[in-house]
Amino acid sequence: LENVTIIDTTLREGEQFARADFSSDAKLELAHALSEFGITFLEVTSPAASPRSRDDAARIAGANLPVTVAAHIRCHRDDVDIALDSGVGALNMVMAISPILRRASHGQAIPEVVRTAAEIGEYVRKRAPDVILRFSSEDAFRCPLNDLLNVYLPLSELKLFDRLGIADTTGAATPDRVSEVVGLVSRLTGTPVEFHGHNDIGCAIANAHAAAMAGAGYINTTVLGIGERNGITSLEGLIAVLYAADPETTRSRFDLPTLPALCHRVAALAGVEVPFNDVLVGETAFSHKAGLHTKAVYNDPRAYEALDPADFGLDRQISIGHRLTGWNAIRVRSEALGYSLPLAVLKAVTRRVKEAGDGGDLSIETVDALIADAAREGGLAAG
Ligand code: HCA
Ligand code: CU
Repeated sequence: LENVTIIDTTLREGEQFARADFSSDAKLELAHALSEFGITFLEVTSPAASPRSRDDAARIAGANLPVTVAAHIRCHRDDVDIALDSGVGALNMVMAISPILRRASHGQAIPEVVRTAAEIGEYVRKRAPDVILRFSSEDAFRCPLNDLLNVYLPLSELKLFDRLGIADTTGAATPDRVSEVVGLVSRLTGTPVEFHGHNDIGCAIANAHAAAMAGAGYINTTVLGIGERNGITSLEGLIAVLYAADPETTRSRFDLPTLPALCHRVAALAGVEVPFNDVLVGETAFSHKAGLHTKAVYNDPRAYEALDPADFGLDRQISIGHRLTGWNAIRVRSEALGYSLPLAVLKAVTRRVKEAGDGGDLSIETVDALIADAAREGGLAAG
């Protein structure tokens, strides 16, 4: 996993998110922020899509960031020409490959797909021998494995492409399937594989992990996972996966404390909230509640945390004003208020919080007042 390269496509797939309408300045700002975070490969919308798409790609490619900028393009000469003229260093070509998408989009049979990809690949190599070139199959997981190999094997032999992409376009693949297909293509072609996974059944992060474990050296992400429909593998989700496997390497590869601000910025630019249950930046991602949990977390936060929030510049929250609270949480709170209450008093306060909590959660002020009352009744002043 430590060798996985993230290709962030917030500026391409992210632009396809229903709520996204990024200005040119916003795109440049995000490119800077992604680069500062440690992303080295950015995908941008096809410069052939619109005049501003072309200008934006040129602006990002010309910004002198320490990143490779890849234009996402169709397998068309025009797209290649416009993209190369914009100054990008890489082309991410894509073609539909499943029977249903082939019929619905370009109408080509498998041998024609190979011919088209080879022809455009050769054209690119003639015009720009050093450009980094990728060929990807749209809808690879609803495509018979035979068709897939009948495309990838001949194309890999031509040595035109630096990477082969495998896209779960409808986001319905499961990790076992991803592992099988990515492993097979990677082994049989000997060419680096890139994985792009949508999240329609909620497997995008797990699928990215499965792909990486099966040999994909490149994974697509977007900040907050924004993209078509409900999006793709989120950047923060993949970072969490990498961190859980190897915190030290992940800390050294990425400027982790800048990630939450990046996520909030993308949410603001897209006009959405950060989902409450988002990996890492969800509002409750580091909230602990039940008495059993809070007791252990006070002793050692790792008891109930896979990720250390401090490494991401975040804090943990411990909620105590509710019916599931425990006396350890009440003790820590009373000590923070300057009291040193005997166990019997702590347990009495805990009982009162639970009873009151049965009528609804209590504010921290109410909890504090119950602690102060109990201290007064017991003749115990704050220290
Ligand atoms: C799309 C295309 C794509 C392409 C992925 C790739 C997909 O439907 O907009 O280039 O590998 O999900 O198939 O994003
Ligand atoms: Cu996609």
